[in-house]
Amino acid sequence: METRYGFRLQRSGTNRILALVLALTLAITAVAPASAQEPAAEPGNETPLYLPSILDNKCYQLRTLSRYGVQLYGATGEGTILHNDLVASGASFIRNEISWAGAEPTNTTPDKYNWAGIDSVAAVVGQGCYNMVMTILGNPLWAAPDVEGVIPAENLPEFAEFMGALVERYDGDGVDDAPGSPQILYFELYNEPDAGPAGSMQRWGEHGKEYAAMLKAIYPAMKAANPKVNVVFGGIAYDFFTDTDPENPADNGPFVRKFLDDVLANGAGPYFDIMNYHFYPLFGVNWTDDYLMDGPSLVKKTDAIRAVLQKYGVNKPIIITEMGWHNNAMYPHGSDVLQVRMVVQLYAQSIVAGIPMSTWWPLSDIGGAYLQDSGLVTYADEDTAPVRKPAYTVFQVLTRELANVRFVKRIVEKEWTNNVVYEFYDVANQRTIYVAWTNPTDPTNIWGSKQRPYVDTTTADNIRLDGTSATVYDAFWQVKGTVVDGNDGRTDGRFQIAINGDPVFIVARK
Ligand SMILES: [Ca+2]
Ligand SMILES: [Ca+2]
Ligand SMILES: [Ca+2]
Ligand SMILES: [Ca+2]
Repeated sequence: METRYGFRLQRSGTNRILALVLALTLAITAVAPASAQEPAAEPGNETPLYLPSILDNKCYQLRTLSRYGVQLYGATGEGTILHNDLVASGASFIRNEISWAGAEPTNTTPDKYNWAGIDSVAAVVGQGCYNMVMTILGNPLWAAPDVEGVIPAENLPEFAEFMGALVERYDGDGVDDAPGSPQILYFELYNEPDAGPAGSMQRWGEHGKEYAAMLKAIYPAMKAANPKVNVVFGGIAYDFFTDTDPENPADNGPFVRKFLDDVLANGAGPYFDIMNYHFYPLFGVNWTDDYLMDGPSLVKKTDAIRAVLQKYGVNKPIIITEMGWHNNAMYPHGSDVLQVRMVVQLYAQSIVAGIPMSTWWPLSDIGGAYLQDSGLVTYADEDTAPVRKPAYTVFQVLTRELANVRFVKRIVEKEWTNNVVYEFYDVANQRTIYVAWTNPTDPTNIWGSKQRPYVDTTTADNIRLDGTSATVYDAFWQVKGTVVDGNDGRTDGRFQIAINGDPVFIVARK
């Protein structure tokens, strides 16, 4: 499990932060909904020989891309154990990973690649027209000394050959396609490549220059195979850095702070289409001076990454290929209540941050040695059926009720403390939706404990919002009540409600 799912990080420090979780394995997502909705075939390039296979392809158009995706591992599609949970979740895209070594264990040419493993990972794309972010992992030993690390320059043409053939197989143009001509438009180059030493292997973290050279080598081959393909930067952890605590090196993590700078300083800007990072709320405190007002701080971390890009004149969409929180009693405190809260908070903040695709990591608990049960459903295998958690229902609510919202503004009134209120506009249903919650009031206890839960539902905060009336829903979209202007003693186009640590959706009429 450890090798398959990456590594689990542990640290012990004066702040008692124990198990960290940053990294796991997978990959990405992407933006550019427009390209996902356009036919992949290029007019003028079809020939009668393969035109019929395009017309037969039921997924000639992929399903509409939304912000909501989940992580799967291994084979996908009808008959796999998580398939029903995937379909009912409302996710529009899936992140999954493949191994270069699996297709090309010994150096050969694309006509002799073994595609079986990759085709099984991609099965759901052709069956259900799902979008997929395919994470590339698993360097063959003949090509590179580390399975997720630097590819020596002399072997970059081999990697470009592989990536070109992979994109060609999943571009749906009828040429050298996988059976059924499924389309995959997002390819992520490695998982958390900003790790330096990671267990027994080295990743790219201390080799930003080589990562840039890799992108430069593969980008033309990928675009030649499919001009509409999106080359996605490997989701960087960008937290738990090697230099976090100079006084206590043993407490530091494996991620190299300057990796992104190094990649961009070496001219990689034109050789990827989408930036990508991971967000685990444990590290939110790293990105804000005012945790009590910013909550998980996803917006702030996005701003920080965007600022690094801008320093090099690079302007790209940013996506998140991993974010999550667990519901088991592992430190930092996990519970169903807290996981539910995180699903709402992280997606709300990702919309605010302008993130077009965010991946809940993972759909199903990893199990085994992996300590945090961050899945929306429980662990599942041939003998164990998955059970949907409360957080799963909340994910469904978001995919259904907040499918088409745009961020309007954050509402701040100076007398308010410890709360976050975002205003969204639901374009399809022409309604205003506020998402609101209070943050922990005790800065010494932001991660909570069994005795002192992080989610404070005992202290209410009264807020006033624009609207003549409103319906208040809990995170499960159960009606909590209705309110009207005048409930605050004034008929002034505003109503008052009390919020607490459990997020609510407030659908208002103005
Ligand atoms: Ca080869
Ligand atoms: Ca093709
Ligand atoms: Ca092609
Ligand atoms: Ca009023």
